[in-house]
Amino acid sequence: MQLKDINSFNESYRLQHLKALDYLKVSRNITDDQLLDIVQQLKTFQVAIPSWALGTGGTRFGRFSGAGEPGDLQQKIQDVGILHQLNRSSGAISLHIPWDTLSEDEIQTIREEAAQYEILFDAVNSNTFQDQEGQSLSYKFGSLCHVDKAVRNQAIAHMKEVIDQGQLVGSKSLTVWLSDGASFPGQLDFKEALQRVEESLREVYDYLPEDWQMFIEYKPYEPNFYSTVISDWGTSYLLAESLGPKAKTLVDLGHHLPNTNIEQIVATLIYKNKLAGFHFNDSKYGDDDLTVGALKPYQLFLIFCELVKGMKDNPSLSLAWMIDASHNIKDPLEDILQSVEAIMLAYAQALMVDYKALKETQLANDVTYAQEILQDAYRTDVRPVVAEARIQEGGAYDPLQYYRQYQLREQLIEKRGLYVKASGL
Ligand code: LRH
Ligand code: MN
Ligand code: MN
Repeated sequence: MQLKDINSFNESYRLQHLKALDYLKVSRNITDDQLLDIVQQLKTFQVAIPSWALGTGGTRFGRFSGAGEPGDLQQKIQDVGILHQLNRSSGAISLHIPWDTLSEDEIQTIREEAAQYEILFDAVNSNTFQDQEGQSLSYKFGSLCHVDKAVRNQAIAHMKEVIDQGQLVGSKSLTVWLSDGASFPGQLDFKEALQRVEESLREVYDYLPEDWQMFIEYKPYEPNFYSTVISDWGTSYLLAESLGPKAKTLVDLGHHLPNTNIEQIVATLIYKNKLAGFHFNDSKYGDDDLTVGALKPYQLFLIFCELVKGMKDNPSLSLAWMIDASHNIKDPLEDILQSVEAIMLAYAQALMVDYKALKETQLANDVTYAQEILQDAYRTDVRPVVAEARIQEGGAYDPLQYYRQYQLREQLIEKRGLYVKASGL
């Protein structure tokens, strides 16, 4: 769907926007050049959208299907096309195989559809946490950690196929998340399970094309509730370290036990050049997959401070940014617009921090002022600068408002019908 009238929509907000931008400059005492520099960095920032977030998610208690949701990959790309036209920061999609399996004759159409909306293909995700129809062996007791080599081989073959699929669309990385683990003490020999995962991952790693990377995601529990084989960043890191330079650790914000200091993990991984990137979401209890910034925007800001510092120290640092949030009750496109906005705001706030001054407070052990510097940036209303970056790129001043005013969901329902079962969660 090609969106109309974005410029005239923006025009109606022009005066209010310019005043807000001016106030920001004056209140933060920043020059036009400094503002321009921040806008420039925001303009190049792109967050990939996972194909599975475009339909309503669910919980183990049920799924309440939304309306006008995409029924196939082409429609999922069209949805990302809507998001990207509105915010100009959603220029990539991340596929999940087999939910998004492509046949040879579809490739051309899919690539053209994506190109039309300037959408790239981000990491491809494997799925060995569900049994698929017609699959000969079950993952009930694990995939890459399974005691039976035949099951491990099946999972390895699947991951190689995912790489093949990714190559067809131009992806450059494979994300591996395993649900492998145990629900009861005694069920699994920890050491042997990890060893089997390491050996299996090596077979997949050796299959990676020259310019590909492997992202290893960790998660402390669920669906296994006693232990998971790759439970934390340390385990992911040691696997990545043992596999080689193409393997890195992927941080999903929801995959931590309560109160974990995620920003410290991020700093450590950057230091060791082993940070792959992120799955952004938010949570109060566990892997809740809620809208980014819905609960802990300050944590998100602190994470971005580490990232901004990391990128300043090493301009070639290249990370994968992706949303991994999907819930049961909101319109998925509205939810994603909110998530991307929260990410951009945290990034913009982190760009406002005076890192030189922060360093001085650290060297002087001035704890009070170190805290002040961070909170001062965090408490700045950076919405005008994020909007400015978006407008300069041709996006909407207020994407959510445009989405509602132009009745985009209603238009999708008209095209696709009320209830469509999208493949995925
Ligand atoms: C696991 C996870 C992982 C998946 C996605 C569907 O909780 O976050 O990234 O592949 O959910
Ligand atoms: Mn994830
Ligand atoms: Mn998750």
